[in-house]
Amino acid sequence: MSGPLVLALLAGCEKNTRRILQEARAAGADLARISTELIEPALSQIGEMWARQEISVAEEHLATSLVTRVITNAAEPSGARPSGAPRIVLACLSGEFHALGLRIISEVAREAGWEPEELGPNVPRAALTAFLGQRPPQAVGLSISLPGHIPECSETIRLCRKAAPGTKILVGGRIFRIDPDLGALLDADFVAPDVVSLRDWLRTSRRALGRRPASRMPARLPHPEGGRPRPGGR
Ligand code: B12
Repeated sequence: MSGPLVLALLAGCEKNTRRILQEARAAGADLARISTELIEPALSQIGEMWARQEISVAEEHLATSLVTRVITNAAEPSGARPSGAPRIVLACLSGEFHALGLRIISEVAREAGWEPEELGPNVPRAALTAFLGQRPPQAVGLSISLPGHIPECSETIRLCRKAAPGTKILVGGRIFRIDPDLGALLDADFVAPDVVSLRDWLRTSRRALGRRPASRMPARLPHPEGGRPRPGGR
C-alpha cells in the first residue's frame, strides 16, 4: 500500500507525495491514520533499503525532508489559540535525532484541540526540564526511536516529574512497536507505539485537562484502549 509513496519519496517528487497524502485524506483518513498506514511503512521500507545499502543516506534524507515539508505545508494555519486548549510540550530526548514522528504528532495534537509546543530533536534534559518548570504544560510528549535511549528516557522522566509535578508524561515512538514491554520500564503516565492511540488519548483528556495550572490537574485520567496506561496509574 505504501509502494507508490516510497517511489514518490525516492524520486523526490513533491507533487506525487502531496497527491498520495491528499487522496488518503479525501478517502476519510486523518493525519494519525495516514501516518500509521502510509508514512511509517514507507519510511520503514526506505530505512531497510538504506540498511541494505540499496539507497544512499542522501536519498533517505531527501525522502524524510520531503515528508516533513509536505506534512507541514498541509497543516491548517494555527490562527488564534483555541480558548482553554491544553498545552503539550513535545521533544526528542537528548541524542535522539529522529524528529519526523514528533513533527507529525505535533500536527495531530493540534487537530485534537491541543496547543503543541514542539521543541524538536536532541533536546538536552536540563533545557527541557527548565522549560517545563517555568511554564508547566498539561502534558509533555517524549519521542524515542532507538532502544539505547531507554536509560536517558527514564532519567528525563524523573527530572520532568520534579520540575513539573502535575504534568502528564506521555512516551512513544518506534521502539515500542519493536518491544512493547519496554514501556513497563518507564515511569510514564501513558506509553504507546503509535499516533492513533495518542490522538485518542488527547481527545479523551482534552476536556478533563482544559487550560488550568498543571499542578491542579486531577490525579488520575482515563486511558483509551490501545494505549498502555502505566500499571498503577498516576
Ligand atoms: C529518517 C531516519 C533517520 C533520520 C531522521 C531525520 C528526521 N528528521 O527525523 C536521521 C538521518 C537523522 C537518522 C539517523 C540515524 N538513524 Co535512523 N532512521 C530513519 C528512518 C528511515 C525513518 C524514521 C521515521 O521518520 N519514520 C517515520 C515516522 C513518522 O515514524 P516514527 O518515528 O515511528 O513516529 C511515529 C510513531 O512512532 C509515533 N510516535 C513518535 N513519537 C511519539 C511520541 C509519543 C508520546 C507517542 C504516543 C507516539 C509517538 O507516532 C509517529 C507518527 O506516526 C528509520 C527507519 C524506520 N524503520 O523507522 C531509520 C532507523 C530508525 N535509523 C536507524 C539508525 C541505525 C540510525 C543511526 C544510528 C544511523 C547512523 N549510523 O548514524 C542514526 C541515529 C541518530 C540518532 N542518534 O538519533 C535504524 C535503527 C535501528 C535500531 N537499532 O533500532 C533504523 C530502523 C534504520 C534501519 N533499518 O536500520 N535516521
